[in-house]
Amino acid sequence: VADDGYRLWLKYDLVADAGQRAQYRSAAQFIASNGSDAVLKTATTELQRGLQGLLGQPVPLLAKAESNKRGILLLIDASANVSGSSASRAGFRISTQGRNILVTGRSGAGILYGVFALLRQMQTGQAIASLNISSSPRIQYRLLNHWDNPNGTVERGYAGSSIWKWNELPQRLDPRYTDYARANASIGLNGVAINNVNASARYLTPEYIEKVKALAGVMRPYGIRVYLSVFWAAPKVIGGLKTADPLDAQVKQWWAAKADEIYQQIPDFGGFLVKANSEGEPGPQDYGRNHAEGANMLATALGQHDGIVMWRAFVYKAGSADRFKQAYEEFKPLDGQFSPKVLVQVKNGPIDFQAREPFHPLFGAMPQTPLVLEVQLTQEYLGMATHWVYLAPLFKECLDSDTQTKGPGSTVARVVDGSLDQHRISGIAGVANIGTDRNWTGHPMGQANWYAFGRLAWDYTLTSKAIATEWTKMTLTREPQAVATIVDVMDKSRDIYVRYTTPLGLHHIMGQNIHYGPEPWLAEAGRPDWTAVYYHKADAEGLGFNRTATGSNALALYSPGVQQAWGDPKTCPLNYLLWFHHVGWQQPLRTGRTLWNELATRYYTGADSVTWMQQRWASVQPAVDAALHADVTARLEIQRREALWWRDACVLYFQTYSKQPIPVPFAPPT
Ligand code: GCW
Repeated sequence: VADDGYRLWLKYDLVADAGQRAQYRSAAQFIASNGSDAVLKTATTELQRGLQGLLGQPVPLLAKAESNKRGILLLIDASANVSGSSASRAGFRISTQGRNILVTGRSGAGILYGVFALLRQMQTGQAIASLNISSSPRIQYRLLNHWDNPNGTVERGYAGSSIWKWNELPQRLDPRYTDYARANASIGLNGVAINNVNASARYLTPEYIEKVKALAGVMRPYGIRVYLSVFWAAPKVIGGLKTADPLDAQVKQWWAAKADEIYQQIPDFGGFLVKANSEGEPGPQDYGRNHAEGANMLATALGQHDGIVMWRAFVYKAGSADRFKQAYEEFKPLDGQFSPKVLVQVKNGPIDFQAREPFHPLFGAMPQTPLVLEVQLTQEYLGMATHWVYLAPLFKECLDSDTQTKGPGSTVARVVDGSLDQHRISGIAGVANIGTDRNWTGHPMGQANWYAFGRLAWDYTLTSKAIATEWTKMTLTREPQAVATIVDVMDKSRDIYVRYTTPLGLHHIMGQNIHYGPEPWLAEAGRPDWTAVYYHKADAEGLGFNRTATGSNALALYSPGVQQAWGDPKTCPLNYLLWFHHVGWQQPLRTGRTLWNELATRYYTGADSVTWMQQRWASVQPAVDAALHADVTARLEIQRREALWWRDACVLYFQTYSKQPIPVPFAPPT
């Protein structure tokens, strides 16, 4: 049967190696567990299901261990010795205890994560003879954000329609909801904001709350809480009030009553995600109030309920000389004013999910406020569902960036996990790349980005390659040479994409609105900050956005150490060069080439690398499913053609400024 990708990394095909299968079989002759916790029950069924597939035989569930057999014990133990943050109830330990394997955790969720970790051991062909694995999530709220609309469309979604079928809810629960919950739980995610941040007020109507409740009922046994994106002006639109002013008594009362109504239906409701005063969305500023006043009002409305407010910092306005600085300028002064239930959600970079951005200057700049890192799994600016781009290196690059705000080692990861500033709560969000396509993500390789996000949200110290290796073995093949080849391509894919689209720190030169393909010549778009020329600033002298003190001075938003590292065009990492400097076309770079020659070289070698990806992929053909192989092959051919499109469009456009020939060896024969 052709592999349609529906099962994701949860395949559980029979372990092919007979010796290994025999070992696993003898270690897993029964499962025994304590208690009636709903999530623990899920853990036992998931373990049974996984083992049945991997071992090719049913494994009975018993009330207690059988002394003459070897089995797996799942035990909730309030004092379980799990590594990491002692506050975490989600950690687990897997250990060999005499004849048995013991999975302990302080909650059902902990056991569930432990079970998936144990299954992963077998899926990736590890020994399970003497186990001692302990793990806890480093970040507490680990969410997917869906940009799904009530009409079934997905903003920036490239994998079909929304998986939520609002017209069928609450009566019919599509089995896909459960499979979705399983996939998320298997990588440690524990929250889902189900609707677009450009939110419809409709989700807050009784009719929809009932539907959301039904979805929450599917997620709950998997340890996943449901959150809603809220439309700021809902009190007006569906509440009949004249205002949505956060300081208005009736508005406060409306939100408090709404929160009570939701919690009555969904006792473990997670809370609110808010996009306000951003890209035309209403917000507290419409009434002369600031973001903190807005967020705090919602936090107060949540009252005693165990919920949070995630308030997005993605704001920018027309007329600014440098959009880069706007979120910082609006939010930094509010540090210390947010109530304890509020987290401010910040995109990885200052502009908007570009193929490469420096870390957002708010990281490290708001020590009194827990900051959620928002990354995008859906490839809005990264070739949608036709370009193969593995995103773990992008996520890691941001997480590993050193803000230096509290000395060396003040990484974005330590800001986000709360350890740098001793926050009680911490969060990370990934904008989902999921839709109704049979394989969930459109591009089969997009599944790896969903997977990697979950794994890094759990433990950002994992390496991109280690995650890619796990995923490949579980999803595509266990053949060692093929695994190595695929992981190598994945590892390099993001840099290749950067080279043929936006090398050396170029950004925001893509097609208007659609955000696909090149449009560096874009000069009219209703607003300067929606054009391309605003960002690349090509002229007769050179290329790039001067963000130093002689330019917009956005660089000054970073700590002195970072300013020093990036402030001098001679020493600034080439990956960020044109983010911060306007560099002369003939300026020699560290590579020994002039800016122009380096730029052209990167476009050409980047595009050539797609051919390399095609060759590498062709070489693994015998080791992976034929249908899946053909699918990726076809997408790679689109990617190759579009890499040439990007290369030619950008090189030829910038050449009209540089007036330099295309360097040998790329120049066409005359
Ligand atoms: O990346 C941009 C997208 C918008 C999106 C916005 C945001 C949900 O182009 O489609 O709106 O960011 O993050 O709010």
